[in-house]
Amino acid sequence: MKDLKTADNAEKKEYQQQSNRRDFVKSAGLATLAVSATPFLFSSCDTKAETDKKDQPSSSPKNNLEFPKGFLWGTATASYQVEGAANVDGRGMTIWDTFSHTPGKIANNDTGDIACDFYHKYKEDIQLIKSLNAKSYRFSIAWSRIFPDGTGTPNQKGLDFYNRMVDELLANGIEPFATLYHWDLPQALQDKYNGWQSKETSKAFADYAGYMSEKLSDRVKHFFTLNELWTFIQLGYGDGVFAPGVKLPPAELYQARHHAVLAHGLAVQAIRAHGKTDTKVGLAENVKVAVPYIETAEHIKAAEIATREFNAGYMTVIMEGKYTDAFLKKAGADAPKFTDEELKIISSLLDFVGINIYNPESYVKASSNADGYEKIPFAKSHPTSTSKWELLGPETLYWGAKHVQKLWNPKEIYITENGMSGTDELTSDNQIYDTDRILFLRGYLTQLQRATAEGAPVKGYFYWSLVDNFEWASGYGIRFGLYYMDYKNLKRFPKLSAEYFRAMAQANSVL
Ligand code: PNW
Repeated sequence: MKDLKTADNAEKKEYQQQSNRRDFVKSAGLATLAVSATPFLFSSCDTKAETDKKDQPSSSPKNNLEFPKGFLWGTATASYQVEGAANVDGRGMTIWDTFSHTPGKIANNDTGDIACDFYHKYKEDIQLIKSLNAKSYRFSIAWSRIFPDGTGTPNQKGLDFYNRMVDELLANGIEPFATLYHWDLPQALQDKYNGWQSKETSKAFADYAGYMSEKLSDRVKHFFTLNELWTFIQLGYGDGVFAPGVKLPPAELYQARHHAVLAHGLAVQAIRAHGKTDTKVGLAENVKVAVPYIETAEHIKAAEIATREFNAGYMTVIMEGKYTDAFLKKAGADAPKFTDEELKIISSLLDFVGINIYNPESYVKASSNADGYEKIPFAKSHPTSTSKWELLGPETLYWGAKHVQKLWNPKEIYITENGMSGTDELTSDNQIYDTDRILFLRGYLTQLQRATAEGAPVKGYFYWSLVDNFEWASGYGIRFGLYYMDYKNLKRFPKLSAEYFRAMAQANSVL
């Protein structure tokens, strides 16, 4: 091997980057120590100005890709995917416990029994969040830790866990964003009412949402009602590949969808009734985004029309208070039964909208047909991540934000999830060179910055996910984290992308 003196410039640069990386790996591992030691180290010998200079990223952005001041950087997780501790402190059974324990439902028959053991390791993970320079964290509350049977007497021990976690986040300068439902329905409600097939579940959800806002809204200022309505209804009650693994005929599936949007609306009202007055409420939906194949006025218009229709059963009815004509026509005799009063509840005014964006639903072009747009099929070679459904399209973030703004004009938008799964191999010296995730992040965030620069009201971005975790039916084989999880010993290792995210969050810019 050449020594540094004789190495050419590229090699020197690489060496330099690797040394920086080693420093980062060390500092991430020792985050608690580093954070508490910083003021002390600087206060003895440095002036304030010098301290500030040291807080700046080593090289400032040169690409004019900065986000608006105050833009919130964060990461996201969900209870069943990270918490583990399935039988601890009175937690009730959920449909995902039942489903994952049914042989053949999950890759490798993995379960969330232990997951990342976040229930016990949350303090360690909060230091990881902090070392990413993230100022916010989106987590979800396991309904069955609070109400083990879905309704009835609250379980104080379950509430205590979220109290401890929220306090720890705040003590570390991280703003908590709480999702009330990220798919782990109490099994008791599935048994009693067939889960989302009944309006009783919508009502029970609203009671639980009201209760949580009463208990947490002195400290949690942002609540999401439900996460990805499309996904848990379609995959859980339509295709049967997610819990509870039911395959309903169309009319019943339409009705279950309606109960989910109704649950959202009822919960918004319950949170407004029980939470502190400055509590903000929204949802986190994986909006299906149509991307214009050419960015000209006619195709952009077509993509807008398509986006409204793609989301007719979820975001559109929530934002507009009506099912579109095309949606009802397509449903025909299978259309859901609903009342005007329910439509009003469903479309209760929101403080913000959260959108989970991974992939374009479709590229579209203008058409003179009745719909006003035409879908373009994906090429067989269209690139995906290791999740085969995740067709890549960085501009989806730009168009997601732009369409949502244009169609529904919410006060605020958050990107509540965006991320990429990769192969993520741990080297013998504990490194993960996930260059593919850096490619992903740079591409998607460049497009998001483009939207904010044009005035889209996007206030923050949550990367999915903080750490590799239980990826539903795919089990632990699919990895989305900025931190790698060694499932043998539950040790977390920062991937190269964690370093990249950390630099961008610090600079508030794509780098
Ligand atoms: C979302 N699909 O799930 C969820 O909100 C997360 O819990 C999950 O881990 C993340 O995205 C990554 O998958 C989805 O098949 C799961 O289209 C499946 C699909 C979409 C979203």
